[in-house]
Parts: sequence; structure tokens; C-alpha cells
Amino acid sequence: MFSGYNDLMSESSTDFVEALSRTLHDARLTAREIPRITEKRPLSIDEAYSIMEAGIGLRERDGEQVVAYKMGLTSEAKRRQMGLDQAIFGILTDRMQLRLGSPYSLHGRIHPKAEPEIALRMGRLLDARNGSISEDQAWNAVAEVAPAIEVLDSRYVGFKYFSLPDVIADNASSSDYLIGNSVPKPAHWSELERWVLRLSVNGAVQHEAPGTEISGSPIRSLVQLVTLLSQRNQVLPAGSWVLLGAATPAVALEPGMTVELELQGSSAQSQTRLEVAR
Ligand code: OOG
Ligand code: MG
Repeated sequence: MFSGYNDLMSESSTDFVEALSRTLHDARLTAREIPRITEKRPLSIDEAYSIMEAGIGLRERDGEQVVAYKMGLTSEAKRRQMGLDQAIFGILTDRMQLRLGSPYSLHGRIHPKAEPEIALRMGRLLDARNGSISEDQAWNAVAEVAPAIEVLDSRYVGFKYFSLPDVIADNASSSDYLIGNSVPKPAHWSELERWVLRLSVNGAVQHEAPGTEISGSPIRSLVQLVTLLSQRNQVLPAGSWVLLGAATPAVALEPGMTVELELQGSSAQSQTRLEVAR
């Protein structure tokens, strides 16, 4: 029986954040589902991000380093799939990054799903703490562009019908990510809107969508991330990778599956493959 939420109502806010980040951390490490937090207690978006950050602190204590960020629920299709209505961000570490060409073991995952994304590497820091940044400013700070496959997992029972604060506290369902080989950086960010992202499983196309499915324009995801970080008094550091959000719904992973992301644009063509181990 899950008993980790027993004292939730009586704890102070700091203890509560500590306790829940630990509960989610342990659920991930032991691959055990837990009930959603908001079944027991209301949770604000702000508290939820504090739980996420405390959880990343626990991972850092285990030797992991923050090297990337992600935007989530930037696509209408994803929001519909999850029944949620607002874009959110998550924090990614070096240990979550998968290596190209290595089989991906589902061991230790609860209900993993894969989704097609575009990743950007920042050549310069972006900071919106003293005012908003423009799309051009954001694009000028980008050093590298690559396709990416994100593997989501949720620590909550069933991976559905959770509330926005629940999913934020669980680091936006982050689990692993694979960054493909870089493609040439387009001269203008609007070209990303015309890219097509196609997700296949065992050679059969499951989902396909244009870049406009990502926040209307993928660059808007980057601006949104920098804005959300600034609301937590944070900046996007140079060198970070950013996953801009899925363009299509996610597909459930099973042992032995091959997932392929094909990216098609006028100046960019590429294929990235994730082989799930048997
Ligand atoms: C939240 C994470 C969503 C995306 O790209 O939309 C996400 C979820 O679906 O559980 O990473
Ligand atoms: Mg994603």
C-alpha cells in the first residue's frame, strides 16, 4: 500500500516540497507508480515547480548535471492526448541522454512513450528577467539544431488524467531523450514551421505533423521557455540543449520496437532511430 502522502495536510510548505520531491524521486528509482498528489491536497503551479526543482536537486546530489531543458504540451494534439491546456517546462540531466546507436532498455521505466521533437543547442545565454525577448534574439542565440526523440514516463498511476501541477511536479513526465545528428541551422526561424516531423514504429508511420504544431512556431517554444524560466528567476545557460515540445501525440514503447523520426525540410533531411531492447 502506498502510504507516502499520510501527513501531507499538516506539513509546512517547505517540508511538503521536500517530502513530495523525495516521493517522486523514489517512485522513479524503484519504477513504482504512485497516486497523483492532487488527489490528496491542492497544489499550485508554483509549488509544483518547486517540487520539480527539489527533485532535480536530489538528482544532482546523485552526481547528475543539468544540461538541457524541455518544453511540454506545446502542441494541441499533445494537450488533447493528455487533457491539459497549458505549456510547461521540464529540466533534463546528462544521465537522461541516450546514445545514438545504443539499444534502449525499458528496464526501470513504468509506462514509457516516445515523441518526435526538435532540439536546439544554445550558443549564448538567454535571459528574460529584465524584459521579454524577441523571436530574433532567441534564434540568434541558437548554435545548433537537431532532431530529437523524447521518451516520457510518468510516475503516476496510468499516465493520464492528471492535473497540470501533478505533471509539473513530476518534471513534466521527463525520462530520457535522444538527440540526433545536427542539421544545418536555417537562416530564419520561420523555416522550422515548414519542417515535417514523421514518427514511425517498426517502419510504419504513426504520426506526422509540421513544425507549426509546436507552439504555432517552434521558436515560440524557445521564447516561452526563457519566459517561464525568468518567472522562476532563472536564465537559459549557454551550452544547454532545449527540446521544443512534441509535434504529435506520443506512442507507447514496447520491447523490441524500432522508433524512427524522419525530419523533412527544404534545407534539412534526417533520420533518427531509437531501438528498444528486447
Ligand atoms: C507531459 C510532457 C509533454 C511534450 O513534448 O509535449 C511533453 C506529458 O505529456 O506527460 O514533453
Ligand atoms: Mg516532449
